[in-house]
Amino acid sequence: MKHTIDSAYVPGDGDALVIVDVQNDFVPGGALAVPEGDQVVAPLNKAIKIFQTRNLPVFLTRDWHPDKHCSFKEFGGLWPPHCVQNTRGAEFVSDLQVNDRSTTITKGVAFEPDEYSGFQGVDEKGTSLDMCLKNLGVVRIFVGGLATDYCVLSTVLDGLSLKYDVFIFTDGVRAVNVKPDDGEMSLKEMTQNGARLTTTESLGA
Ligand code: VGL
Ligand code: ZN
Repeated sequence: MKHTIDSAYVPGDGDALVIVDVQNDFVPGGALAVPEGDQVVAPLNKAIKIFQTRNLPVFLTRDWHPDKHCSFKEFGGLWPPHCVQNTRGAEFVSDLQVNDRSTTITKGVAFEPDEYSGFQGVDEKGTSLDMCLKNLGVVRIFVGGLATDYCVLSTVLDGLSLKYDVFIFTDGVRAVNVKPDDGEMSLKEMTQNGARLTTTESLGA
C-alpha cells in the first residue's frame, strides 16, 4: 500500500497525542515482543516534546493485566502472559519520555474482557479517555505506539467512531504481523474508516 503523507502539520488547540502501549513486554526482549517495537520510541519522544512544548495534552495507554487474564493462552486467549500489573514487563519502556504532565490510561485490568482499545481505559481517577479528551476540548488525536494490528487499530477505530479526527504516525507504530501483512491491512482499514497517515517528521515544531 502506498502511504499518503500529509504535509507539515503544526499541532495546536484541540489536538492531543495518544501513545498506545509502549511497554517493555511489547519491545524486543519482552514477553510479547513486537518486531522493531523499540524503534517507535525515538519518533514518539520527538512528538511528546513537540506537544508538551505547546502545552498540548499527552496520553499514554498501558495494558495492565492481572496475572490471570482471558487473553493469555492458559485461559483460552491468543497470547503469552504479558503486561502483568506491577511487573517490569508492564512498565513503560524506560527511554520513553514519560513525565508528570502526561496522563496514563490503564486498560485490561479485569480478568475479562480483553481491552485492546485505549478508549476502554481510564485515568487514575477513573475518567475514560473519551471524557478526558472531551474535557480538554480535544477534537483531533495523533496516535502512535504498539501494536499497529491490535491496540493501535482498535484505539484508532474507536476514536473515529467517537468522531475524532485521527492521524497515525507511520514511523511511530509497528505491527505484530502474525500474518506478514497484518500491519499494512490494519493501516488500510484505519484509512478506509477516515484516519489519515502522517509521520512525526512532518510535525512542525
Ligand atoms: C496488545 C496483544 C495483546 C497490544 C495487547 O498492545 O497491541 N496486543 N495485548
Ligand atoms: Zn494485552
